[in-house]
Amino acid sequence: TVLQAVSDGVLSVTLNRPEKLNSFNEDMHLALRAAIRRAHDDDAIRAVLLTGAGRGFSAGQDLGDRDPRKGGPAPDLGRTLDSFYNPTLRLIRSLEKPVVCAVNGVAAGAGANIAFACDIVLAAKSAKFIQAFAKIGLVPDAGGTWSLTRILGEPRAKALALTAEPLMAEKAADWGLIWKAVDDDALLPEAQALAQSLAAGPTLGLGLTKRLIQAAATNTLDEQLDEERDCQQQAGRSADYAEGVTAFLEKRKPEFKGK
Ligand code: LHQ
Repeated sequence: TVLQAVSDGVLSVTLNRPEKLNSFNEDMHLALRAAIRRAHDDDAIRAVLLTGAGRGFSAGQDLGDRDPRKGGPAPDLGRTLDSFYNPTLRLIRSLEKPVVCAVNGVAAGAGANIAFACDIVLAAKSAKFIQAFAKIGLVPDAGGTWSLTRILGEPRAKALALTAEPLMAEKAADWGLIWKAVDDDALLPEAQALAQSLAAGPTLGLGLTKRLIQAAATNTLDEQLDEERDCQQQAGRSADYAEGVTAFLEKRKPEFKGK
């Protein structure tokens, strides 16, 4: 349900249930989590590229998994979040390596919100984002109420979540919800090139940069200045910093090792 391939330091992760628009069943949840864990554990992986197979990125939870017509007690969706979505969200955010997301088609429900948890999101111009939850009586999850509100502010976050209206990729980019919308044919090559260049970068410094930017949302300026000092101290001791400065002085391209 999830394809993995490593090339040039990039772990490419492809959600692969195209006949169900890559909606999440338990198997796909576990496979995605295992892939992100692998990126945490393997030093040779220096960036992740997440995308979907077929015409969609992900339609969120597989709604066929729990058919209310079959009767039985109401499901405990809180447990589903605790067991499946939330660990993956936390793993993406805590991974100190860049995660590029190439949204190749529709991203609905938790599928959209997983994309927004990634570090750099590119989307095909034909792709759209839908906070589909309101249509089935649920609340946005997978971090959606957090990321939408932080990125867009309350007015747009509320309108998207309460109406479940689709948001096209170009508008999402105009609103700053994603990095950019690109022609459909250009999406994968451009996302791959970006992931490759990030994987060739100073991974330690990039990881600390991700950490700092994420911490900024809840830090005071004083706390943030202290964290920047600590991270810069660490980055300043890295081999990649020495290499970066040396390469600059020698007027050549740096060869970063990620340490
Ligand atoms: C699907 C799905 C799908 C199963 C398309 N499931 N089959 C929820 C509950 C539990 C725990 C906590 O978290 C959550 C989080 C959530 O994510 S809730 C939100 C769940 N997602 C949705 O409500 C979106 C449902 N899907 C749609 O609204 C549409 O499919 C979209 C707008 C995504 C795409 O529309 P179309 O491009 O017109 O495609 P389609 O509807 O024809 O779908 C293609 C196939 O994929 C179709 O199967 P079929 O056998 O008829 O060809 C759909 O049934 C299937 N599919 N989404 N979530």
